Amino acid sequence: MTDDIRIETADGVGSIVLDRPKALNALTLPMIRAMAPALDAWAADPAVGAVVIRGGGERAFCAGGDVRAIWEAGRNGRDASPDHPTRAFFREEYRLNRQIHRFPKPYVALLDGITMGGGVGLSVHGSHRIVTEKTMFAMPETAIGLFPDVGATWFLTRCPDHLGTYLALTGARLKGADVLAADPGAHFVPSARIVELEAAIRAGTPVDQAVAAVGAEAGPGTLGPHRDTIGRCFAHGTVEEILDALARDGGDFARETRDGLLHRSPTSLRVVLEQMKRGQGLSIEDALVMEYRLVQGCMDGHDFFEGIRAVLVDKDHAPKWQPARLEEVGPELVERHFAVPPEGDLTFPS
Ligand code: QUE
Repeated sequence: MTDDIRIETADGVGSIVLDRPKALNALTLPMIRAMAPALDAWAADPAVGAVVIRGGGERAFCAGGDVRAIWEAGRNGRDASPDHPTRAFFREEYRLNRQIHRFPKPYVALLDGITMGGGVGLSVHGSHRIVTEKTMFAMPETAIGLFPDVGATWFLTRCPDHLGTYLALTGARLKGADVLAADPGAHFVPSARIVELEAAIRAGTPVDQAVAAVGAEAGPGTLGPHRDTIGRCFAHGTVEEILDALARDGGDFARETRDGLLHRSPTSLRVVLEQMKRGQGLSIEDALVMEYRLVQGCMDGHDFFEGIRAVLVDKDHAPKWQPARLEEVGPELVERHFAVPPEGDLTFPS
């Protein structure tokens, strides 16, 4: 049991509140272990017509996985146990992502605030993604020596015009209006009307109808003017070619994007571009199996532990990546990340 999540069933609606506001509702293993059986029960319960998930507090839906706990558990090396937190956390999180992807009823994620990493995994796989003017949506993992996981392979490889590759490599932060460009199936609802939306669903209004009743124009995002540059530069097949294309572009956006990439883990950049190539057309299960291989590869490496130190522990934002330069990240290091882990592949309950 945990106080960090509130799970209730009322009015034919299963409700999940991620309630760790001081940590921006970052997802812990006990929270995952509370959600998974609740979703199974709701899927089987004919009295439950929909599930609604939101974040507690004012600021966040969910800022990601509790990567600091993984860092604590893994930074001095790890034993071979399948229950080591560096294995159990990602195994159970990815299974939960698949459970949401395959959930047979409306699953409404209210992204009324910060939504990053693990929070994206609790939302993009659901049938209804609701964004607001308070949404800040990102897959920031290349900043911590990781890669976009939680089934983002499935999501990002389906974004139009190479936006997925852009989001994955740069960790760009999207506003609600921009999320609609990446995810044309998402809906914009003004933050002030989210309460009304939830009330309508509880009153038995079909979810599509309830969303349509409060939906609004998102207005212009910040990405719009840069879609051509993104589409042109991120179409390339190597990180070097992407960096060169950004350098040739000459605009401020391209220059800032290129500078941002140069601060991210060189290993992550190469691994992520390969992830975007190999991820094309995979089922959610195959995407998650690949991601589990990748995350175990990262747990055996250097940059994840250094990235968490720099971003979340010491907060100096000055990671000393190893290898430090892109040229030093050879194909064998990239390939090692895609190998089956010694304890075996991720499997799914039937
Ligand atoms: C990249 C990430 C994460 C991140 C920052 C990154 C991430 C994550 C958090 C986070 C933020 C606030 C918290 C917390 C965790 O930050 O996955 O506990 O209070 O969970 O650059 O992937």
